[in-house]
Amino acid sequence: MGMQIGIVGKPNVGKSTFFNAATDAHAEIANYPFTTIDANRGVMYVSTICPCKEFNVTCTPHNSKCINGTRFVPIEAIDVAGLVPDACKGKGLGNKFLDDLRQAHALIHIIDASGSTDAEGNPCGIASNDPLDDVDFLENEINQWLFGIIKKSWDAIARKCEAEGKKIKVMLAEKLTGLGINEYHISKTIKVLNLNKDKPSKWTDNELLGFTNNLRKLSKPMLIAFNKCDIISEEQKSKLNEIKNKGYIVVPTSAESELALTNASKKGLIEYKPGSNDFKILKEEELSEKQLKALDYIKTNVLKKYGSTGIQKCIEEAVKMLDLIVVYPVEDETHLTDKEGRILPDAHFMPRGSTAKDLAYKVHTDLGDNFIRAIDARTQRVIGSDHELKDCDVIRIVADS
Ligand SMILES: Nc1nc2c(ncn2[C@@H]2O[C@H](COP(=O)(O)OP(=O)(O)OP(=O)(O)O)[C@@H](O)[C@H]2O)c(=O)[nH]1
Ligand SMILES: [Mg+2]
Repeated sequence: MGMQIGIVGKPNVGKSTFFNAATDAHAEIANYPFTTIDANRGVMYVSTICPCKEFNVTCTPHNSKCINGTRFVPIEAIDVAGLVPDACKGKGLGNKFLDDLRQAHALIHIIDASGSTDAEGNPCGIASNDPLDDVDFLENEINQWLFGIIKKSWDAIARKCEAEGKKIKVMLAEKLTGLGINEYHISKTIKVLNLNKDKPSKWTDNELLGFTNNLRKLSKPMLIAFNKCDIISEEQKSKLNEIKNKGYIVVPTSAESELALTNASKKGLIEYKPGSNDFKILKEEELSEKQLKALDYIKTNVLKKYGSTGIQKCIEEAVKMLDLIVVYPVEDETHLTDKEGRILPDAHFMPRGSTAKDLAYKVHTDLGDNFIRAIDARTQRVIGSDHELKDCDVIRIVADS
């Protein structure tokens, strides 16, 4: 399965707007809470250097795109229902949103930096809600949810560990694998917090909560999109640093501006490249005065002030946080083609540390099960199943058929 990034937050902060701006999807957007009920899934693209120039070939991408030697690699985005305080006790849509995020590898937490939505997502006057509270509340809700899952089976797991001499990390990883939590996350957390791994029954609830919090940070790292930055005052801007001081990566964003610019660009009205700090008006005669005014507002209050709308930056930061590499599987290491003759067809994100065999499984289960060896197309050398892949590797997998 591919890498996934969850777009989370309380209702009415701009999650679906961000999602639509970052993907090609058309999720519903409206200024009231719980517009989104069922999760929306779409594909975002992250730019990286395509190996086509280095290999001196003209590539024919299949799962991705290449523009002038820049490869756009896909990663899945999930836009979920908003979360309100006490969702873990069933308020709002309860934990539905969390269940949709079980497999997310990282989270982009969208907050309303303008403070114009209350804790339940209802519109209120600008600056009447403190975005710092939203940061704390979401962290707490996810912790409570995860704590609930772990606590439910904790006594049984602890007893079994101690009675049968089983390892806590193995038993717990079995329980939590569906949440994208593995043995590495568990043992690292136990070590960092210096917990007694041989006597889990003696852990207090407080220790278990601390354990949960660390486990969450490690398995679902989160960054903050300081959204609606197009309508905030200088004073509200200072909140950005306060959130940074809590240890978060914070990116100012204006999802609405990005959506307006990409839509205008799709219609050929302007020339705009996502991530850039400017755009060019192409068909002024087709734009109404209102539209021209809106574009000018975006230029002055978003692009010039913040350097971009922040959407692309958010996606890039999320990927950086995950420490991923991009790998290109091929079937012919000389021509760099797949069965259909496409050159450098697929680009896959994989966690750093992934091996040749991991790549085989990523391409197809059969390829993983029947793995014999792999070949590095750059060096033409044979590599084994445990060989650790590097960023931008082009690899042929040889399997028993
Ligand atoms: N000013 C401004 N408004 C925004 C921005 N992003 C979203 N909005 C507005 O915020 C409101 C809510 O947007 P949605 O994208 O539906 O929010 P959501 O978080 O998906 O809401 P739920 O699905 O109800 O949880 C809409 O009126 C958007 O137009 C932004 O960057 N700036
Ligand atoms: Mg929504």
